[in-house]
Amino acid sequence: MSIATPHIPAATPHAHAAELPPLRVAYESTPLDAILAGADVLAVFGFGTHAPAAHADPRYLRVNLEPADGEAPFEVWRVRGPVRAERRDGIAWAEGDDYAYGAIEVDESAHGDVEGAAEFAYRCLVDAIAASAKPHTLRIWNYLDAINLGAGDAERYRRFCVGRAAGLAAQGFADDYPAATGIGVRDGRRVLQIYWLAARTPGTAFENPRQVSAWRYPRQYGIKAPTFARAMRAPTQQVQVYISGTAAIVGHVSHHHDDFAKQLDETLANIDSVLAAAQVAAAARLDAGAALKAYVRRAEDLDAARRLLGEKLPAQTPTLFLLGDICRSELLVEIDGIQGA
Ligand code: 3EB
Repeated sequence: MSIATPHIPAATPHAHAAELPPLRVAYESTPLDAILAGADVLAVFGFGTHAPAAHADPRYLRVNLEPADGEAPFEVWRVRGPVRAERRDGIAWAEGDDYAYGAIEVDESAHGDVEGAAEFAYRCLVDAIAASAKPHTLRIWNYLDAINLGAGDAERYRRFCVGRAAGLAAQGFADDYPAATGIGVRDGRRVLQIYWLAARTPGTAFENPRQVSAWRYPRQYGIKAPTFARAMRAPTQQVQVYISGTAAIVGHVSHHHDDFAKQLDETLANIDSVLAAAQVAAAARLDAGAALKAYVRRAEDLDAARRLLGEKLPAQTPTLFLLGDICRSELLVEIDGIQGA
């Protein structure tokens, strides 16, 4: 696995065949059925107990993270349609011309524990994506309960990483590792929830010069390193970048223990750095064309999160604030998102 180095694309006289229209991401408070009526809707996400738990339509998924304000808008992904959707072999699928969405939920008890569930889930999803017409994974979200429970290598997040690595060992992703998020929910359901975005043509993975690549984290963070790229540039003509879950890690070390404001600053510095690596112009980083999710560990930090992000980001940057646990217990905040939506 090599570090993806930023490359300067050669000037091309005509649009490249590999270029896709961008995925469009929006946060919307419209009723769910009205959103799902859209033939160009690839996926819809609800957050927390106020959102519908489920829907017959495979394009809807609830994530059990509570929004800061009790209720959150839906996150909606739109593509060039029409979109076809189905449930097949335990996976919810939706597919347009260029992109595919998929989701799998795996009961940990059916596979012994979180490690077994992760291995099973990753085997399933890698096989299913590889066999599909959209074989290039751009982005993955992983949500698990009680992520920091257990000490040292027995911590549930670390066991998840071991299972994920085992599930990937057989086949792995077609390209580099995708961008990813790994966050802890607090619903007490030991059900691993994973969803993803794949495309007809490959994206380009980027690393962050301020951070050691996650897959190269030293042994002290677990038996198997997390397998994700810091960012994924979409195969689109206009720059569109999926930003992995990003926290106050510099090198491989967590910084500013117990200082929320400083962790948030470090997180924003990391995002700025990875967007620079992915060739997003300085003026366009985290602007109105972004869609962000801020995962905050402690409810008492929510006001500061809103205030500080309001000060540091352009006023129009759409951001969802969700209560969630970060995969190292000293980390208080993590931010992911998409730039250029
Ligand atoms: C980090 O930088 C913070 O295990 O898939 C961020 C994004 C993190 C994805 C994952 C973990 C994951 O290491 C944690």
